[in-house]
Amino acid sequence: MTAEQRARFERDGYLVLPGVLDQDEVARYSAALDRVYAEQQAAGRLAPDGSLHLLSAVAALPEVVDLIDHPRTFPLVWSVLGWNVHVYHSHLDVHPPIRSPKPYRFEWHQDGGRQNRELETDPRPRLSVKLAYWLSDVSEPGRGNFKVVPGSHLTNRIDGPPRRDVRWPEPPGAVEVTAAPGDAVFFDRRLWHTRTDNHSELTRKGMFFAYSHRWSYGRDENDALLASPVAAAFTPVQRQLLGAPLAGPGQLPGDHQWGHHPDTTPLHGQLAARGLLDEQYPPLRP
Ligand SMILES: O=C(O)CCC(=O)C(=O)O
Repeated sequence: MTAEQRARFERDGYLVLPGVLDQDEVARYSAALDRVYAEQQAAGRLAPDGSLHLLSAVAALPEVVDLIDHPRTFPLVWSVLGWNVHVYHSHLDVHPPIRSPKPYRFEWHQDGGRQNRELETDPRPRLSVKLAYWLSDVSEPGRGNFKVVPGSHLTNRIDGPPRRDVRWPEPPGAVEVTAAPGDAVFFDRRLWHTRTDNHSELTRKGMFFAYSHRWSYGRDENDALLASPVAAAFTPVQRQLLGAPLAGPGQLPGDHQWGHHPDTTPLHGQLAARGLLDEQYPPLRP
């Protein structure tokens, strides 16, 4: 990372990286994404508007593995986070043109889910960064562009509606990031951002890879313990604390770890039953 890139990244919370993929790479990755889209479509797994947002990018499409340590982008990741990193989250995205009006939803967010409730500093720590590779032309606004508020990564809170379906003004200073196929965007997870609707005639295609420190993963090795007869006597809360998989049918294990399913998280249930979930204290909210 150059000194100029670092200064801009620290100031704006993101960098646009022109032309990091050559034409062959764009064609190859785009064809691979089309293939996965067709498979998901055949399996009836697209969203009602025909879009695809598929987690675990490399598991879904092993040939994209070279994107996770691409020589033109990966140095930015380790320049910011250091060498003890891993990809903790990734997704493949295909968003065809919107043909019929879509219900409004306020989608502005910082990445990191519960990190934004459970960490107490202002600003909260960076913790992770993300690379977005563009495989379609979003060089004009209105094509499902990535939209950001430059410099907002140091702001814990922006104004938002009481419910996501309530129409709300865009945050001041918001801009649609424009990019050509083969460009990438590198951003701080705290940057306030949103996907926008695709009102063009082009299908929007992108691939996203998020990196964090490897220590944000369990250090103890409890798999054998949890599979042994001893574990039969453990309470549900003890199983949670020992890192037992808690996801139920239809729930993704990673989402569960991220707190998306309080109803099947034993400590949440126990605190709720005892009336100890203080709504005033963000880490205790569902
Ligand atoms: O698809 C986009 O433009 C935004 C993706 C996003 O919100 C995210 O990666 O967290």
